[in-house]
Amino acid sequence: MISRPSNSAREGILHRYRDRLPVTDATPMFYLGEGETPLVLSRRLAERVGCERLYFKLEMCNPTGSFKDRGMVVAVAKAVEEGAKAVLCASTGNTSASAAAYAAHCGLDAFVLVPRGNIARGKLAQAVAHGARVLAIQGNFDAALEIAREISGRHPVAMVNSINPNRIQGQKTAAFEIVDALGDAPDLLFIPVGNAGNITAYWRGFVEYYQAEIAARKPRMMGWQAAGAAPIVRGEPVENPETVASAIRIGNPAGWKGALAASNESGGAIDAVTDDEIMAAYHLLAQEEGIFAEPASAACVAGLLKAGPSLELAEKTVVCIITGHGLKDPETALADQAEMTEVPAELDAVERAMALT
Ligand code: AN7
Repeated sequence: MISRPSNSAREGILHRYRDRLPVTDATPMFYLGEGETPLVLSRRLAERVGCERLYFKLEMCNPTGSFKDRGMVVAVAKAVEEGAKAVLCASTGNTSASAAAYAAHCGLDAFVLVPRGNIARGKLAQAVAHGARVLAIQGNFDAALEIAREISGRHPVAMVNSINPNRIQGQKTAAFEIVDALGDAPDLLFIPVGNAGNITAYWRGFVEYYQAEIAARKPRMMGWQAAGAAPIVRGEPVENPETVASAIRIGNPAGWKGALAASNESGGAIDAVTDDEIMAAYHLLAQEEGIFAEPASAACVAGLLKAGPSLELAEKTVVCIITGHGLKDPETALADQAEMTEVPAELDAVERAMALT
């Protein structure tokens, strides 16, 4: 393997999509494994919803286990280019894991503000492992974001939440990859919505490829919030958002307008699914497809199961965005089955426990 200086990476989205990103000759080019995520054809859920061409875009396969890495590589590259020494974000978990990793890769300090008690353990472990300064805010994500915005206005730290336009730029590359893989845009795209940056980014990517005539059509954008944290569906901020899907436990999304534009311009919808529907989809994904996603990601699959029958999907191409890895939240996975079946280390006892005798 030939070693290269890190500022000349010839892989990754900074390099591959440089013509469509705010990359200049002064932008440091690096690569941590982001992008080129698998587009997997569904087997059993496809049958359930009556759609032969149902795909899962496995954004959980990005280096820190979520889609955030696509936006973070661009946001951190631009921060380095502009001379920043530190990055800052508020996060329900995945943004903080990603910011911490890319900051470590580039030798920057990372400050992350997370809602105390409402972040999955795996995500916290990532931020800690990468050496970020983690502050558990005694409030929810919306309060943490407000404070992060204020601090970034007063101090020389680069704000890397999705209100940073470089994040949206990077995340739109997932839409490019879907078009490149399928030969055109899908008919429908199902995606979870929290702070609403990602749905905004995908829509931008699909519109860009359509305008460049790389895609002949644009998908209907179907965004899904959790019922207890569904400000866009209700049309007003939710003061105390609650959901099992802690990643999208957000009551006043920064990308609200972008999400509405994506939904309206595409003839799509923003709708809500209950925690029970999310958990049912979470188990189905894991047990019928072999895809271990985190609850927030399952929200869009819950949406597909809910809305599918009225959408006549038989002849349609549908993509669900699997935004984050299930391993990030082991507590939710084990919640229903904390106790293992204990068996003596004896052949016949194990056979009996397996119901083989
Ligand atoms: C797995 O990490 O907001 O609508 O601070 O982690 O772009 O916010 C995470 C959001 C979906 C929603 N799926 O995306 C954060 C954060 C997963 C997520 C979303 C998030 P946006």
